[in-house]
Amino acid sequence: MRILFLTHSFNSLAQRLHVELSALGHELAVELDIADAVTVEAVALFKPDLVIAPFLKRAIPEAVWRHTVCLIVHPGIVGDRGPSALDWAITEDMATWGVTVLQAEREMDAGPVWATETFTLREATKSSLYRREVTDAAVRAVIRAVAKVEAGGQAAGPADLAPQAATLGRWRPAMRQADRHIDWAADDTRTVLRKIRAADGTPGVLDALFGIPCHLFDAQAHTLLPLQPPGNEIGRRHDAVLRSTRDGAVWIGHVRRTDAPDAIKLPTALAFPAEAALLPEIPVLPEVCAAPTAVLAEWQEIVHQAHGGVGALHFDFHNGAMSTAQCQRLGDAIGRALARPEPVLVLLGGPDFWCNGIHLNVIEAADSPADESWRNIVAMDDLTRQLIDATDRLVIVAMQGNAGAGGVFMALAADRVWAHRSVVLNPHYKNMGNLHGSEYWTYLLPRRLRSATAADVMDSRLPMSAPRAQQLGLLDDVFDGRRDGFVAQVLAQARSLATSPDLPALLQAKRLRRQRDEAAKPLSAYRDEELARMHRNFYGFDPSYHIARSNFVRRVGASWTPRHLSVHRTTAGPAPALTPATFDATQ
Ligand code: COA
Ligand code: THG
Repeated sequence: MRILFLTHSFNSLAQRLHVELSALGHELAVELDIADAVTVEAVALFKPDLVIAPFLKRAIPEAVWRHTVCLIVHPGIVGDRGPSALDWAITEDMATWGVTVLQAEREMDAGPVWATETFTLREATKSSLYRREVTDAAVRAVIRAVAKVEAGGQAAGPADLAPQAATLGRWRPAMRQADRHIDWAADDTRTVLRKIRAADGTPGVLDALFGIPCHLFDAQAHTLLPLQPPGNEIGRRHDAVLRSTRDGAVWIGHVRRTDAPDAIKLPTALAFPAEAALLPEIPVLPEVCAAPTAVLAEWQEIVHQAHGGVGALHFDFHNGAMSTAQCQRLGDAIGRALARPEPVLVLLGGPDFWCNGIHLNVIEAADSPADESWRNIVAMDDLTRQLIDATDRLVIVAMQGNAGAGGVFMALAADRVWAHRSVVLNPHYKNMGNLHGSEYWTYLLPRRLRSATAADVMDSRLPMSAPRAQQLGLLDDVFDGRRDGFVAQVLAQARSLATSPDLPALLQAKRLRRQRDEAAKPLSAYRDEELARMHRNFYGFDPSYHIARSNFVRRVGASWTPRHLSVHRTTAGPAPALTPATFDATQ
């Protein structure tokens, strides 16, 4: 079918639905929701059989939904309506929640239901639930709804669902800051965490730190301290600040100050440098645990576990962004892991993201964003080089979550790159103001690709599913099955590689290949060439990167749909190199 996505932004849910429906052979175009007249024009140009709204904040005009079936992906159970569905579900501590695909009509979220799915509501941030449970449920529900529409089926009318809707869901208004308010004297740690999680990553909970109003994000529990008067700032670790609650304490990882009109979301100690510097540093816990099954009592950014010949490094960086300091901390942890005897090292990233490259918010906040961009990309390159140079062991990257830009290419430094089936990759830098990119991509990418060329990948700008990335050669293996079983599956496979009789020969071949490659063209030459281009991006005449970054971190909405998405507005159609037909022809 011809399907038009109408969406507020091409966010991770829209991207996942895009790659899944494309793989099923549907013809897709995307229009960002900018103005009703532009939407009407897009429908007239593309003539879709179906409109899907993965993430839409405004009403679809009647001129569209009267003539074309429009499916709204609502992150709520049947009968639930309104713009803050997940916020209310988390705040009210629901045990299960769902996604409903309903047909747009005049009344918001009240149309007939085409499909619905439910899931267990994990204790996690709204964004994490959205990226995992909601996205997976939405894929299942949308695929069923699309098949039903295609087969000429019927949606369930309100009458069929009325009893269920009355007992379960109902209209809920937009959640206000007053609904999110934390009472530090009365709320226990669990309540504080729930309130911040229900507002994470947007809009955050309006509160104050050091007496200055700010929105709080990215909270984690901390229990190993003697109780303190609630609400006090009592310590720091890296860029997070510890604040006491009635029965414990919480780390506040990120804030957005509200005392400056242009403030962006930042690591807490960066937003409050003078105040945080006065707090006592609370040291990180020892990095190595005995067994990968050990449950850590306390959250921390980087965790190294070693067991059965396999070292495993977890790094859970907020939003998958890696600042200069985070790259350096990870590099140190990799150094310590490489000093140990395990013959296999598995890098697991975080549960929500593998890595999204350099930290655009930290860069934006620096005195010189160009200088900080440079330091950050150099630190990413150092990290990547450390992995390429680890020729005494097998390095495996296993992606639990999405990866973008430099994060994808850094992963290609590993000998084996694995991902969960649900992962979406954006293996290109172009969307960030035509960055050239570094992370040794000019060495790492061409040597992996089986069909498409490096230029095809870098120019495509579109997201890619894990199975497609495997077809192209970017990934070696894709793991199906439950997300919560992925790490165990990866570690089991890594252990069998660690004890495999083939391992010495594999490592010998790795060393030989590295020597041969180095003789043909040294890694330092790839790096110098890439960084020369990046230097121009950061310091040169063309300001595209600085403008794109500023818009990205300030969430400036698009004023037009990028051409790689609005394929209905170009006569050429989608870029040919990575379309399914072209790809299959090269198999
Ligand atoms: N630096 C800082 N923040 C980043 C980031 C980065 N490199 N990459 C992603 N984020 C943040 C987003 O701003 C957003 O923040 P929020 O907490 O305010 O919502 C969040 O991570 C992304 O959430 P998600 O909903 O999963 O992603 P998305 O749907 O908004 O879009 C991508 C996914 C990959 C298209 C988008 O994150 C992206 O373009 N990232 C930038 C990649 C990049 O250019 N890196 C720098 C070059 S190396
Ligand atoms: N029918 C039509 N268009 C739609 C929907 C529909 N567009 C998307 C929409 N469903 C998704 N659901 C909602 C439900 C309510 C609101 C927004 C999206 C809403 N918005 C407030 C407003 O517009 O004033 C603002 C909320 C806020 O502050 O965030 O109430 O079923 N045709």
